[in-house]
Amino acid sequence: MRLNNPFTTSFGTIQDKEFFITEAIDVKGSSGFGESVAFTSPWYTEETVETTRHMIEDFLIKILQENEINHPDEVTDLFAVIKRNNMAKAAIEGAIWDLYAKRNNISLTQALGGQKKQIDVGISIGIQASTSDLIDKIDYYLQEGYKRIKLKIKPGHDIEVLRVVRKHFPDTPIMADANSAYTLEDIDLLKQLDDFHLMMIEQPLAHDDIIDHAKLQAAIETPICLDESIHSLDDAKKAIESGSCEIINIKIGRVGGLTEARRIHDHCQQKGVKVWCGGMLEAGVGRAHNIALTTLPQFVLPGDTAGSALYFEKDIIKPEVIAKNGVINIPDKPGIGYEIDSDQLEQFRIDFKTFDLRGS
Ligand code: OSB
Ligand code: MG
Repeated sequence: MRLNNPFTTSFGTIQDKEFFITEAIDVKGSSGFGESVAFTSPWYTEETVETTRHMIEDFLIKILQENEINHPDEVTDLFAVIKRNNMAKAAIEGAIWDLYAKRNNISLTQALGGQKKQIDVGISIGIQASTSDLIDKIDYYLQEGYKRIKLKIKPGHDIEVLRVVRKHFPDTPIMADANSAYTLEDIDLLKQLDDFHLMMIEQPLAHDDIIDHAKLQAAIETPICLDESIHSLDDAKKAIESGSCEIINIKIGRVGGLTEARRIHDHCQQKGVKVWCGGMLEAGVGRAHNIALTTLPQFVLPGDTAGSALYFEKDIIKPEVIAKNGVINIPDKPGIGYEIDSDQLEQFRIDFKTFDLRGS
C-alpha cells in the first residue's frame, strides 16, 4: 500500500508498505485478523517481510499444527522455542487474539482487560526536506488536534532543527526519535537537548543497547524512551533496573504479540514507568490492535496511532480509524471492532496461502 507521505527516518525513506494480513478461521467459521509489521529491509530491527514469511510458513504454522490452543496467551509460550522473530510471531498471535475475542462475543479491548472508552493520540513526522516544511506540517497536525508531536532526528539534523521548532511552538508537547543514530561519543550534543524541554528522546543509542543508555540517562535531564532495545518483558525489566530509560514505547510486533505487550505493560505499571504505544505505519488491522492495547491503564502518554487517512488514501478496514481532536473512540464491536474491507484488501493482495491446522 502506497503511503500518502513518504516516511523518512535516520536510516532512509519508506514509500510503500508491504505486509501480510493473517486470518485465523475456526471450524464454525469465526475469523480473526492480524497484520505483520516488518519492513522490506532490516533497517529498524533485523526482521523483514521475507524473514516473516519464512518463519511463519516454515516454523510457526507447524507449531500450531502440533498443539492445541485454549487461550491466546498460550501462543507466546508455544512460540518461545523459536528465538526472536517477534514480528512473525505477533502477526499470527494477533489473529488468534481477534478470533478469541469474537468467539467470546467481546471486544479485543475487553479481552485484554482495557477500560478506556477513548485514547489520546499523537503524530510521528518523518524528516522533511526543509525546516519550514516541518513547521507547516506541525502546524497542520496541531490544528487537527493531535496531542503531541514526534520528530525524527539524526546527526546533522537535530539541535538546529529543534531550536527552530521550539521557537515556533514554545509550549507544544514535542519529542524526538533518533532510531538509534547516535553513540555515547555524541553525549555533549545530546546534553544540549535538555534546553528544549522535550517530553522524551526515543532510542538515541544503538538498537541492541541497554548499558550505554543508562550512562546517557544519568547525564541528561531529558527522559529517555526505549523503542528498538525492548523485545521482551525481560528486556524491559533489565532496562528499568539499569536506569536506561524513564519511558517505554511498546510495539506489539517488536515484542512478539499482545500477550507479551500486556506483560510489559503490567510490569511498567508496577514500577511506575510510563508507556505509550508505538506505530509501524500499520494498515487498519494493525492499527486496530494498537488501539485495543492502548486502552490498558499504564498507556498514559499519547501514542503514534494516528487516523488512517494520514497514512493511506483508503484503508483496508471499515470504518477507517478516525482521530478527532487527537482522540480515537474505542469500538465496542466484537474483536478488533472494525470490519475488513474485502474489496479494498483484494485490490492490494498479490498472493495468498491457506494452511490447515486440524491435526496432522
Ligand atoms: O521508530 O517509532 C519508530 C515508523 C516506522 C518504523 C519505526 C518508527 C516509526 C514511526 C512512525 O515513528 C510510527 C507510525 O506513525 O506508525
Ligand atoms: Mg521509534
